[in-house]
Amino acid sequence: MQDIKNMNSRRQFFKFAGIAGGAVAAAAVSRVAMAALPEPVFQKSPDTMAPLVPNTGRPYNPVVTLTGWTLPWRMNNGVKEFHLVAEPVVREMAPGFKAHLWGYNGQSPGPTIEVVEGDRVRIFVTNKLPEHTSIHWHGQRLPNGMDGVSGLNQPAIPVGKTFVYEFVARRPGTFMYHPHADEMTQMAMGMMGFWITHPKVKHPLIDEVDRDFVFLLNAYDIDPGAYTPKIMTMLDFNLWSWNSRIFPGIDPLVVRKNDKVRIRVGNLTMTNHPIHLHGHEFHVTGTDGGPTPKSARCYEVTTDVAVGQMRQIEFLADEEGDWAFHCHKSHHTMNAMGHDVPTLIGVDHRGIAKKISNLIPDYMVMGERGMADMAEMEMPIPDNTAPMMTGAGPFGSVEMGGMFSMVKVRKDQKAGDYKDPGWYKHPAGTVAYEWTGALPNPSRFAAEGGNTMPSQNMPAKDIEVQVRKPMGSMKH
Ligand SMILES: [Cu+2]
Repeated sequence: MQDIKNMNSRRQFFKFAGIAGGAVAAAAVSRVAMAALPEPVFQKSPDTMAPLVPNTGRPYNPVVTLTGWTLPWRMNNGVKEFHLVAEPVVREMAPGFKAHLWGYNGQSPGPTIEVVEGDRVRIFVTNKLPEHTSIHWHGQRLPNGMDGVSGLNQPAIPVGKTFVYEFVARRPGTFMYHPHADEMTQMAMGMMGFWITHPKVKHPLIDEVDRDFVFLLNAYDIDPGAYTPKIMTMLDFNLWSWNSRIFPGIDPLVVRKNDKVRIRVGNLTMTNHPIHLHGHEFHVTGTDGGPTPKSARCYEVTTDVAVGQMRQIEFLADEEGDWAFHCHKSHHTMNAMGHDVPTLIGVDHRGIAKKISNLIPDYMVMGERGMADMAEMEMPIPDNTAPMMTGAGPFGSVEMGGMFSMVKVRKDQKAGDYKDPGWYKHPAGTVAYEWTGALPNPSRFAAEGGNTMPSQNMPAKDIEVQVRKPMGSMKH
């Protein structure tokens, strides 16, 4: 009776949160079997959903999945039951750009699973993919037969079948889940999700926070104009995403001034990502191995998240503003088309471009004054393509893509309110401004006779040097 009441109130919540419920699982599962399965919940919206406040089981402060959502559960004789459906999905990666991916319950990544230390958890996994799959619960302590490596710990889940995983969430922390069957294909197609195990009682190394965000780093190789990732790509991906969204499609992380903020970042790409926060210093307070001892914590503004790792950072958001938060690899804050373009800075194309455009209409010279032009000009791009560098900010183009967002700190944001407050209104006199006075020559230059590099040392005019970045095997 209690469970029925809770299910109803949870439906109410999802109605509020805009989550479409009620779809039925694979036809291959019989009606009788279905009666015993928790009804799977599906999500179609790419937006950040409100945190799922627990109304059964032990209480906790829920996380917010950036441009994602949390999977509801049902209690069944003291066991927390979840239902994941592995299936093809259409993911809007940015406005105007949709990708045909594989995921769980209507989305890639799959929904975040939240439990409490000591919970007995039962997860039904229905396979609606065109090939077999499995789920590995990255970082968890569990019986070997529940670890999800197909062939090693279990037979793969055949197409159309439902398997059951059951274990006790033994240690608190942040974990990930992903297939361990045809892994390269299935992860390249977007199959992954987050798992949070909250501590049962106050933990000496796990602080209470006001806002707790989670997202996965993932990467795709989708040709401009195409919809489906190239699954044989090993390193040379062209879309660097957070929860399968790319800037400007990634929501800002909205916090209230003086909030204690935790951000958990998991990396299921094939390269490392130095994640960098502007305007604040943070501590790395935990990894997928568990909480970091206090004696090992130091202040950082960038932390590297290596392949297959999770890093949990915490900081006091005590500076108001719109603070950039991004991967520090500059090619990871660009979208497709950024590759294989030679550096043309300083090369004057006037005349040449005109001649070529007589032969090729729409021909455009890229980057002769840097790449910023690319963000401003309305360059013709194929349908279903995200611009390479974009994002309209309050002062012009942000010239970013990929793994970029902002932490927006506001003093008048209400507790628990994640709505985008718009652009920060800078107090008068606090924005970098143009110098309009005289520009005298520095006196040091004059004392040294003008140029610091005497002209006789300049390279002879007829020597031409062409430097290209090495391409090929050493990518990313
Ligand atoms: Cu990166």
